[in-house]
Amino acid sequence: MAKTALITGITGQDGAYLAEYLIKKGYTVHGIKRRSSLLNTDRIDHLYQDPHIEKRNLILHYGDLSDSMNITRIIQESQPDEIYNLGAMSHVKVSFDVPEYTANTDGIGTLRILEAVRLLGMIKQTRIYQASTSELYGLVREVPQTENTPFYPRSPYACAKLYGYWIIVNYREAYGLHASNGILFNHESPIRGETFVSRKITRALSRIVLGLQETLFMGNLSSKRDWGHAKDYIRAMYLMLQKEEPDDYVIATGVTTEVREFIRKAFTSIGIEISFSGDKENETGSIVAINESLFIEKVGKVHLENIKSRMRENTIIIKVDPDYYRPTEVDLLLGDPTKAREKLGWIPEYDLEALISDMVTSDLILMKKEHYLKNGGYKTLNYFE
Ligand code: NDP
Ligand code: GDR
Repeated sequence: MAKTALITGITGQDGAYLAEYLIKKGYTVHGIKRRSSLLNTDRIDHLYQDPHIEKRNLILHYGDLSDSMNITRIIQESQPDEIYNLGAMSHVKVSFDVPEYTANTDGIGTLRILEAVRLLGMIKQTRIYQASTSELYGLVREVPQTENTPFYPRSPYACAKLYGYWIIVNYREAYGLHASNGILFNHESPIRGETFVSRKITRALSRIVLGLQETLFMGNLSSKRDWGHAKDYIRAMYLMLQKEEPDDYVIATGVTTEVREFIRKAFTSIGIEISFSGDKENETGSIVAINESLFIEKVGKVHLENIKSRMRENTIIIKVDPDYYRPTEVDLLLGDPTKAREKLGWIPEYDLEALISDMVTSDLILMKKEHYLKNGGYKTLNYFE
């Protein structure tokens, strides 16, 4: 029998990849999309099916994790074998601005799903995946972090996710629900939200080399993250729900890298060497060398003169803006994915270089389109953050 899955957060990065993955496996996928004045379904556009088609394998419902009746109705209507709770206000810095909303969506939203499943008598029928996070480790108690490392959340986002984590464990223990936490470390992709650091860097890099942007303003360059590719990480979510027993798993690559180094690697991937100098908010980055043949291969000969002139003029292309600092920062994350490897057979296919290459290639294509429009006299967006 083909299975049915319900994905909250289907319009986000992970939701889009997971929906595609499950549909390929023969699932019927239901997804919750928020009502917005603008269309927000770009990431699943290629999966969308006209509601008039008789047998659809992607069905979208309007909904919101802050609305328990709506959540209960959607679960009742879709009768899912598996629920993937990916919906969240997922930006750590923004959670300091909207802490109550974050708690409601990311914390109580998880409870709403659990209670709906319980009240509808679906405890034995439905398995649940909870999008837990390495942010739970916050001010880390040990390195690397495992499933047994104590939590020390450092943002309203992480505090809300802490509640989500424990309420999943509690419903598992109290009611025998098949509910698992994936403690996922940072994972990125070409469809990562534009204001997360990886995508901010690959987009700005593309705009800078094409002459569409002068400077990239950054926050804390010294924090370290364990970055993987979202395509690998959504496989782990699926694998967790296929296990006989529910459990909690760290999903990570086991390699940690400074934000500063991510920037360097991204530029190196297209033949540009960046050097940083100065300290704290006075730190800056400039171009010190260009591998012309690599640049021509990756970006194109027509753009070479622009970048050479920026190097000749010794212009600063990376600056720090303390507005991007967080009131409390998570300095170092490094996950140990041994349990996932041994129990789920999960092994990531992408390393950091492959991830960066995928993102840079995709953003260069996107920004070349912008460049073309601009040169043709058409209006292009400024992308204010
Ligand atoms: P995104 O921010 O890309 O997607 C979040 C999704 O949640 C979007 O579909 C968004 O809808 C939806 N959403 C936001 N608020 C609500 C709400 N009130 N009700 C219903 N849906 C809502 O996140 P990712 O795909 O990167 O992450 C997926 C999940 O995994 C999140 O819970 C995140 O916190 C968690 N996580 C992510 C990691 C990462 O590195 N990517 C690592 C660890 C955990 P809309 O499109 O309308 O905004
Ligand atoms: P994070 O991801 O907070 O780890 O949460 P993000 O990419 O936002 O930040 C990573 C690190 O980079 C530093 N940084 C900046 N970050 C942003 N966004 N913008 C900047 O300009 C900038 N400059 C430096 C940050 O301070 C931080 O140290 C992500 C989200 O997907 C969460 O939902 C998820 O739970 C965790 O990853 C695991």
